[in-house]
Amino acid sequence: MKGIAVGKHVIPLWLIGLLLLSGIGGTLGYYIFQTLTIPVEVKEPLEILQYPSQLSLYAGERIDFNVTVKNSASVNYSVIFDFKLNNSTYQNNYVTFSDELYLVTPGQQNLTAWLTVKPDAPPTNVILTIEFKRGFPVLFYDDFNGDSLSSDWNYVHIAAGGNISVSSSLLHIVASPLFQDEPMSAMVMRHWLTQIGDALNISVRLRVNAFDRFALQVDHGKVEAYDDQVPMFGLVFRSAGTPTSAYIVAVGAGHGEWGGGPEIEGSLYSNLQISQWYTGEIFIQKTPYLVTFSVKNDDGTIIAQQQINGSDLTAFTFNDIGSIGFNAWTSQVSGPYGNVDIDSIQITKSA
Ligand SMILES: [Ca+2]
Repeated sequence: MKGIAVGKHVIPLWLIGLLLLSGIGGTLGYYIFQTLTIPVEVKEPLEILQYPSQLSLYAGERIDFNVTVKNSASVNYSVIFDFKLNNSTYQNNYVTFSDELYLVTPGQQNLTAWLTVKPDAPPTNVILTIEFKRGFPVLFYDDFNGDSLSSDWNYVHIAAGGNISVSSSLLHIVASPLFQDEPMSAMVMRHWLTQIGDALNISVRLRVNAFDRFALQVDHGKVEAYDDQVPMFGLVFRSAGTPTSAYIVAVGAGHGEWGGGPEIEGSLYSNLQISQWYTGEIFIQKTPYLVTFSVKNDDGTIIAQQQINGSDLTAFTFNDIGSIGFNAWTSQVSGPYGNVDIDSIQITKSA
């Protein structure tokens, strides 16, 4: 008997033919017995509950204010404020507004914004208009609550002498003294989805307690690639030289060969302070393939920014990007050893 062997049993070909025929016949033979029409409503998830009715300050001052927002949905959103005065000349000459990307989680929360007026500004009465813009969905957010690292971080490597811990809503990363200029001292990475959008923004609030080598880094999605130690590219917070002279932030690149050490490109900013909060951002755009590195002060002002062609940074395409994380390593065996606190990370992408 001709047939297909499945274990000890042989299924005859005529039976397979019959099964196939009945399957095809079944698909074609459906009959619509009723049609339903259902209205679908997509609702605005965000609502402004409270905002200041008036702002009053003197020239040379800064004023902080809260906008209370309610998110009725079950997912997070990113929000930006767009500020406009009805006197644009006055705005351009004398006024600066905060420029922040806010994460709005489900429920009610205060978003803090600010404006400053230059000391030489004349007195005036103007009207401020704020447009609230709901942006990219938030792909991933971690505030590092609790006392251990979330399992979302699916690649963690700590060499002897290094340390990674979570407390007080912070992720603490201490580099191992053993791995001089090798990026395997202390590393925390998250591998996630294949890219489906056309832009990706990574935003991290961090504080450096002891400068040596620390990177916010982006890599492709394959975990096994860490065997060859090839972080893709990143924003590097480091001491400028040996011995330590200044604290800088730089771009690490190397077409997939960046080891964190020698392939560091120029300084973006050279006056970083110990124990001060900064936000590091990497914005990656698919077409054209551009990567924008930014460093912001804690009030949201940009202190350094650089845009680089993706193909000058890495051999990977936008679609290859699949992981993001932190890496601390050591430049001198005698120290100081990098010691960084990370308050939060937010990854947003376009739909
Ligand atoms: Ca936190």
